[in-house]
Amino acid sequence: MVTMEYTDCWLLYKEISDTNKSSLLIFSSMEGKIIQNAIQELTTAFRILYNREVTLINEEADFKEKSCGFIMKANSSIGKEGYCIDCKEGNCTITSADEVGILYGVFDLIRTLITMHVEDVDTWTYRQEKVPACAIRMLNHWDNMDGSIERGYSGNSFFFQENDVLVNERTKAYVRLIASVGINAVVINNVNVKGAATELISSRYYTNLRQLSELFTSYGVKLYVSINFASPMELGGLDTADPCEENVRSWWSKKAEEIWANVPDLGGFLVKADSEGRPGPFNYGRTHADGANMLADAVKPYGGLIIWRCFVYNCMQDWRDTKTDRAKAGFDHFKPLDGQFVDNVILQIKNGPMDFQVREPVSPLFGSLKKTNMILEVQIAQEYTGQQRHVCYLIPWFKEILGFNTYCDTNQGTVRDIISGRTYGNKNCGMVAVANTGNDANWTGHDLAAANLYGFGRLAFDTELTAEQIAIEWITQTFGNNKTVEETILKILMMSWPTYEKYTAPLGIGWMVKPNDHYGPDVDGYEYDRWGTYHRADHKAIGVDRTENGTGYCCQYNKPLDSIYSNPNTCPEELLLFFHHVEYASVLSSGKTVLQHIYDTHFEGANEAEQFYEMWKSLQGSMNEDAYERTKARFSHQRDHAKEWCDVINSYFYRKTGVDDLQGRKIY
Ligand code: GCW
Repeated sequence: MVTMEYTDCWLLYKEISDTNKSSLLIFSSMEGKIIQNAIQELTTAFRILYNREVTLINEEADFKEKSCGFIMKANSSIGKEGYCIDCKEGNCTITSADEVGILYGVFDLIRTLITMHVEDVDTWTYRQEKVPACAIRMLNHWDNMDGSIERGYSGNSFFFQENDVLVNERTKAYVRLIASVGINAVVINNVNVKGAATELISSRYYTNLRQLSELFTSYGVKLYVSINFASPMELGGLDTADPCEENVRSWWSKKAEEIWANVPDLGGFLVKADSEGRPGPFNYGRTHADGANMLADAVKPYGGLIIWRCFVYNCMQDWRDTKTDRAKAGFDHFKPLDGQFVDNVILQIKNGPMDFQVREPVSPLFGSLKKTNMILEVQIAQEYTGQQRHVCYLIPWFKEILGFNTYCDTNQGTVRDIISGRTYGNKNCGMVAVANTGNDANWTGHDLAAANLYGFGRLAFDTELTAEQIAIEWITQTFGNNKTVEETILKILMMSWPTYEKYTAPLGIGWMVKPNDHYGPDVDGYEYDRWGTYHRADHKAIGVDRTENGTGYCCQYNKPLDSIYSNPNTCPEELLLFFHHVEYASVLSSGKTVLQHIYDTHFEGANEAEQFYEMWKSLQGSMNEDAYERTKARFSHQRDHAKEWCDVINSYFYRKTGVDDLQGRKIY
């Protein structure tokens, strides 16, 4: 097997100081695979950071007065997966209720030593107590069994190759990376389950799945797989997959028994049903509650969870139909089912009602389901945000989403409250990201895209962290302790999402991308297609009327959001065209017309992309040469591609309207 070279990303340790001091002792009153890994992590880090050995001792009594080191202990009063660190004069105690809490404590310790550039551990004082903000902190990989990745922008899969499941050094390096930021669940295969992937839950793969899940478990990560709803037919030879048929139910029960007998650590299944051509309960006139609950009953004896996606909409729409609205579909399908799902079902809801555009309103489902477990799905694979060729740091966007008040409850109504389980006391809630990794040497194609992987994990663990804090942590761990590098990269990262938004589709309308691969500008690319993705631009106006006079989507929000959105004067401007059909001549709060706003933001965005390139070039010589060069090539492409975006969008609206740019810039 060819194992490619790969980087350690943010786990690339470099010496902080070599004080030539004695080895440190370590004692743990807890035992198990995760504890062993925690000790290993600490040992590796201290060897590199301080040139110090860490020696394991078997009795706490051997921990003599004045000897420095670490003590790991159980403390049942700390919340699940949480930890407490107490470091005083060279003695660090890490306590937790479970093994994984200790591992997280160790990673916190290492991260803090690096980011604070602590030179003398023996005199260091540090106290920290953390409990994860959400129970489920998950990644979804859209990896196919042939090794390709749907919407993958960083090479091929490191989980699959020619229909085999891989377990090797790279998978180990991967699980270390994600565990270091607190991710505790991973779905390894694409939600579009067909062909060979349907067989992932058959005896051919059990041995490898078991190995993989054991590796994952030793870092506190649960393995999940996506399944095909029609498995009873495609694998089991039944003539139906109807969730209410007894033979289908018993097929799944037996299947679950068999899988958990072979892969006892499995977390459960992820299901994309009745969506974009995948089979589901609708094929049999059943509801999604029927489908999800049937699977949940089958996996319940093994503690399994069913994660059921709400991305269900009509993908065979006629563009002339102005009443059907894809944005409404999630709510229409799932709101009526609130309260019908059993408690090991979790609904997975995309952040917006459409599909990971650079700007969308928050899905109204978050504010409407009250008796259902929910996880928020975001996409760090940059399908619509520059495909890891453009830099687009998404954590500021995720922070906005988490902070969004749904008005479902006066005190605890933000998305952050809801997905932490606080609002309704739900146990199985959290966050999931569509992963942005592949077998590229740097894992994420663009070196700076790793900030999204790092940031997603950190944010899911601690939703209170700011996007800046997370970025700084990531930069110092990845690029070392250099102020100029830190400031420059931080500036680029923090500008990047707004910049990307400026030179692409304006004011929340989305979708002006080339069909299929979703890369590059094509204003009408999706306009007359079947996917329900329209901007409705003519020579006078643009945008979708989603008020009660239009599609009625606004009405899916709680008060007062429904009326805020349905009035163009109170609707947040960055979403204006998502909610309203507006004349180009309408004036925005800046005093500019909508058209002039489009022209200006596009020139501005392209300009900023050019600045990124220059800023990056100023870093030559202050980092690893390969990382510098490959990233420079991406910035150079982004600069040119942003210019193309600007040209295409501005020309389109200039030609539609015939109205000149007030600043007289060249528009073709
Ligand atoms: O964003 C769209 C993608 C599809 C994807 C689908 C989904 C995996 O274009 O590639 O399918 O969403 O989320 O299911």
